[in-house]
Amino acid sequence: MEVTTTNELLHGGKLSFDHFRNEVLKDYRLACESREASLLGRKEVLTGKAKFGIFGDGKEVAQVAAAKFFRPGDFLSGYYRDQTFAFATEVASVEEFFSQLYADPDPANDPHSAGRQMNSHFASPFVGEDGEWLDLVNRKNITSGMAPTAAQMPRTVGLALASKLFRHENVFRKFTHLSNNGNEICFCTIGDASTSEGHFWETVNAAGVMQIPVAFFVWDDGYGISVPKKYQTTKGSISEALKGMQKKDGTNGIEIYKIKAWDYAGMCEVFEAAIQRIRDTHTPALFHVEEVTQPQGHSTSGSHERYKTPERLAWEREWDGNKKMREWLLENDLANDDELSDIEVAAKDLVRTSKQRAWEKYSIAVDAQVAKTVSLFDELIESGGDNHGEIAKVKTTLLNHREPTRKDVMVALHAAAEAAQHQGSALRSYYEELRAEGLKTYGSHLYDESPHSPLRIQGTDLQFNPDSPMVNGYEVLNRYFDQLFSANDKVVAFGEDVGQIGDVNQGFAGLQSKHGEFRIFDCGIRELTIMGQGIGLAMRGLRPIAEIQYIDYLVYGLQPLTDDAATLHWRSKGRQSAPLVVRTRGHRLEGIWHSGSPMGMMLTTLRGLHICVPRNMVQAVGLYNTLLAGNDPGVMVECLNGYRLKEKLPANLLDYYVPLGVPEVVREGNDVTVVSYGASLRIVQDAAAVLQKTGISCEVIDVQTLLPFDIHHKILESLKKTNRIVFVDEDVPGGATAFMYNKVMEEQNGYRWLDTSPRTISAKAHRPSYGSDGDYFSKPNTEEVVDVIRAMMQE
Ligand SMILES: Cc1ncc(C[n+]2csc(CCOP(=O)(O)OP(=O)(O)O)c2C)c(N)n1
Ligand SMILES: [Mg+2]
Repeated sequence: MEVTTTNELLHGGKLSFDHFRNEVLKDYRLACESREASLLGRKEVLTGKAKFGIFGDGKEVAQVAAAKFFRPGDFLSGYYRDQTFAFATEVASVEEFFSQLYADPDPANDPHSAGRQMNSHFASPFVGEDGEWLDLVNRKNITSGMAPTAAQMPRTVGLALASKLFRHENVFRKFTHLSNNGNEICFCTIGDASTSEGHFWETVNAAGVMQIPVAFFVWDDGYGISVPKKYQTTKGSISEALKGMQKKDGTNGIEIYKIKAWDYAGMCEVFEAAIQRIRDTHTPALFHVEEVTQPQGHSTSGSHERYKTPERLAWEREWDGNKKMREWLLENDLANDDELSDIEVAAKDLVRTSKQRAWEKYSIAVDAQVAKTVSLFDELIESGGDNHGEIAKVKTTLLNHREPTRKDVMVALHAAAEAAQHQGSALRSYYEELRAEGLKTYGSHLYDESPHSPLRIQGTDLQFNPDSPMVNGYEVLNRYFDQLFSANDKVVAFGEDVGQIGDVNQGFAGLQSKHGEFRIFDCGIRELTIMGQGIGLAMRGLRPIAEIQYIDYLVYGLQPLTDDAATLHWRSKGRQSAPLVVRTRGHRLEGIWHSGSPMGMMLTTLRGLHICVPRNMVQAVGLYNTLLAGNDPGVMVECLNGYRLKEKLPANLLDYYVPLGVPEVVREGNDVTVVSYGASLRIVQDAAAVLQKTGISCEVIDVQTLLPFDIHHKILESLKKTNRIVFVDEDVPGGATAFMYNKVMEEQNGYRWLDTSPRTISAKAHRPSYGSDGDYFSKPNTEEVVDVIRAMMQE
């Protein structure tokens, strides 16, 4: 393929002048269309057809210039100002942009989020409906956008690191649909103010250390909503502040370039050479794009006249990128005024028509619901029932909505059904039909629904050889990981102390030297971007096991898990997946930050992941196999005090599967059901042995996974037999014990089978105190479990 360089074009090289001119005019046309989309988009919000709008006006020229060097196979991890980039790469059309603005839930109209996301949150498809990764090498890839500032940074590390792994590790070479020898770059865009976030610094540092192919673009318009740069950035300049990270001869680091957002030709020249260099050498670069304007202000929620001076506003009008590009085209005789006016008029037409088409498509579905609802109302009104006056009023209210919504239809149907009572069965059934449809429309795809859902994995039995040895728990994992890395060429594992020493508990001991440093490796102390690294690698089709050394530090890495990993599949309505496995360990060791069990925190923030809490390392192996067989992300919490307990080594480590959401009865009994998991199970087992001596028989249940939780209601079966139940763990009161209690009482209707009040036993509200005695009085203990159960038996 002949690659035409912009340098040649700009400097009148071998290509014909006409070709060059057409390219440049096409860019101008795109910039005009994008501007028009911003202007019309804002109007749609102000007139009430859409709820909120945030636009890319002011960044059009910079983005058309950058997009010229974005090749098939590359990834964009950007933010809500990237509409021009999405149009230029043809990942999104202007019509789709408006469909998303209207929150059209039909994925045929808004394929990026099916109406689930605010506008300008684009997503290209990574996985097909069959759950298989698509060919990502021959398409331009945009990772699903997010609103939290700098949330796009952590996954950028993984998106770019994947190229390095694909380039250097032979076992990955065969995945030719995922990479072309690691030539792909991750483009990462961010606003100037969002560089104040720790996410930015951690990401840039990791990129500089690891030398991964990222092009960072900082769109510097001088403000983060109303707060100017002097309150955001040291020295008021991100490129100045970053100078210590700049790459020099013989060092790692990042390249840094400064360019002006209105200087089309200057940007093309810099981008072309610099981006080629990133691709060839895997050296990250940062483009500090200065003098960016924001003609319509931050968003539809406010006006920038409130905080920008008249001088600043005048300067922004003068240095508008589209205006400057127009002037440049005229000065260089690339077009005359009439030709440019024609382009501008055509752009306006295209955007107006696209907007109208998007609105028609959106309203057609709602209009049909309104029409059917009204016809049901009319039938009742005409039949002259008791409440026809009331129903006529509801009808008028519905028809008075200028732009009726699905919600208006539901409210009207419900109100009319209430008024009609026994005559309203048709209304009620249409209401129920729409309710079921709506819940599916907005609620599907929290988890994978394809043949690659891990929920489809059936359990298998353990197999042992006659001479299967008893080994330490960590050795079970070590043998498993060794076999796993030989059998599954997509798996990589990394984290603090995971590479050279094979993790702090030796699960990977000796495996880096055997399987290579691009498969099992160390990371800096950066939990946030270790999680992002996992997310990005998973998006690119690998199977990362990303380690958080102790569960207490999960909170450092929680933001990308809760905002990105947990929502990705849902917010793209199945278009994108990140099947990351987070490996961590917890529950019991010593002191505040090495024995936490923040399961409640995880349960509320990580819906969209599976949460596995194996009681020993053999069960962990079975759950790892299940997670790795599916497309959903998950967390594995290994028991810190289980690594040195002896377990019998199974013969079928790679074929042992523990199904998700299926508890196991680990001790049978008749008097009381004790529900627990992980390290607390040992306390419960000890208590059960004590109670047995006085004839109290406990049935002990290991839930195995908290998400999903007991999908076949096995705990209820036990409760039906014992009529007493207690939930035990090491989380704070009201944490995971309250979750389990709620599941069994409300969802399983367990309350019907109770003879005594149900109990929870948890750790104390304060953090675990250091030392054995501190631990004893902070966490549940055998004596306490015995006493609680004995009291229940006496009630
Ligand atoms: C974590 C977080 N904090 C605050 C916000 C609210 N917010 C949205 S955009 C924004 C300013 C971002 O400014 P900048 O990064 O310069 O981007 P710009 O919008 O100027 O392009 C703020 C504070 C948010 N979305 N996320
Ligand atoms: Mg800004």
